[in-house]
Amino acid sequence: MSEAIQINEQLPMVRHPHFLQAADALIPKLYRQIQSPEAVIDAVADEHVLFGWRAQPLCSVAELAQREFKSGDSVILDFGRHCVGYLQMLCHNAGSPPDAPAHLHLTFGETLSEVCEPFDEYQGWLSSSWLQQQDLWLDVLPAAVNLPRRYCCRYVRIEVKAVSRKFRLRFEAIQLHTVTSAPPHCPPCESTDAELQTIDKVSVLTLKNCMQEVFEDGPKRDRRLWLGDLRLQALVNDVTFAQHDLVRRCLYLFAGHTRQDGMVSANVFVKPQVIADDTFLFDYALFFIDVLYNYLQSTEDVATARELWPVARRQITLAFARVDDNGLVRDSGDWWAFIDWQESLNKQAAAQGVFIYCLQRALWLAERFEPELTADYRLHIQRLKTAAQQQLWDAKQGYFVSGAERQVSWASQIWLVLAEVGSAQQREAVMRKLLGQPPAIAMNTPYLRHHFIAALLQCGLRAEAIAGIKAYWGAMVNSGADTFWEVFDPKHPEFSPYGSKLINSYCHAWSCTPAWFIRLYGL
Ligand code: RAM
Repeated sequence: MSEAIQINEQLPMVRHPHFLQAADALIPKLYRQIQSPEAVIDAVADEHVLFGWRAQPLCSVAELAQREFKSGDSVILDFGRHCVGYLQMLCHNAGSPPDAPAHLHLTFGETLSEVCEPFDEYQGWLSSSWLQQQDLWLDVLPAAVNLPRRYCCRYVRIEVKAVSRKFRLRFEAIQLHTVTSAPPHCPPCESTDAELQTIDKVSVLTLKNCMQEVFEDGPKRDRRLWLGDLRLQALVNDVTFAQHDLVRRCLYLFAGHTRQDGMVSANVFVKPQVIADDTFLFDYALFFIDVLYNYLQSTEDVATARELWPVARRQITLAFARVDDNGLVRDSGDWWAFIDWQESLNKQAAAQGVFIYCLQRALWLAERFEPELTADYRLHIQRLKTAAQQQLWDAKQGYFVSGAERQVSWASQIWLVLAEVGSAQQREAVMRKLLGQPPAIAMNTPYLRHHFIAALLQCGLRAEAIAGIKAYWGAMVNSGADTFWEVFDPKHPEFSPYGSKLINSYCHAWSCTPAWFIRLYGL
């Protein structure tokens, strides 16, 4: 799966201190809350449940404090909902004086599977160090445990690996000190549809738990700022917590450390200092423009938009280097654009759509900040659209095709519809056809699903959009999600782009967008 990793170790990068200072000045305040476990449970293997495990109540949390644990004993706590924070607890000894250290092993799970299925059997291609676990050796008892690492969980398994035969352990005052930069108040959802209200609630908790010092893609993994995720989070933030300064901070972070030629990275680390990752994606870099444009629309913060406009403009110039003489974005087999987690997906047509879409936003920004560019941008938009319509539209099939093999995929249709290629009638027909005669190359992530719903709404297919939200995000809720998952394929619940469902993120930024659709479109 080397296709999904970029390693560009020797790439010269440039720091832009002024932007980095601006980002630094916008580090948000974190709101803290204490969450106690709500239940002590047993996990029962059950093939009828989505990920294969069902929770069964075992005893009350008060009763747990009376239980004495010896070597090999374990317990699973259910915090009742998805949490991001720091675990604290008191460990007491019972019996003879503790004549040996106590060895504990803690496992944290957003889902029950993560605390039930052994991590040492993990075979995925992302580092196993993401799997959330911690060993503790307590030399002195009783001990107040205060874990320094932030964890992300609904379930915690505490396992006593070893104590001596002379003593046992008791656990008390187990708490998660949760953190988020989302303020306590979020305006209520006004939909009168009960199912959409529930979906909205799950969307909002997803966004809230991803809002930390940056908009993280997932608080379990990758715990960092990705541009494609930021773009969708910023939309939901607009209609919920309205923390526009956090969007502003994230824009400055991307602008603050770039490739020497000005390309913004696909993701950024903020510690020990701001470091842009050496991963560059055609679509994600272009989305800097869309995030900036939407930020300006939401805030009217002209000063920030004006200051960052040259960074946005640069992404357009760089993207043109990938356009061939026929006006089409050049294809390649490496990981050059994201679009969706899908190995067999040809990304040319979708990338063409992303480019046109972002160029349109660049045109709107240029109208305000550099009007002399607008005539040129208009011509380019026309040229790229005509190229797509002439070379990628297959009238016989009624679908857009992509790449040398003329592949038909959901992604190609969705992005060329969003880019407004062809007539409005043609686009509506394409969306209807997707529903009736779905192509084999499907949608693998809620990320691409978001764009599918957006394309339906853009074509006026409101009832179909509502049905699409309910069928997909509603199905996650019905399967027990209290935050939305990074990947979800109802027919293949074990699917993971990384080779194991254990490493999937179950509170993922790009999945939180139903709240935006529901609130913005008054669904
Ligand atoms: C995953 C991240 C993120 C996404 C990138 C492309 O590793 O979780 O959400 O934007 O891939």
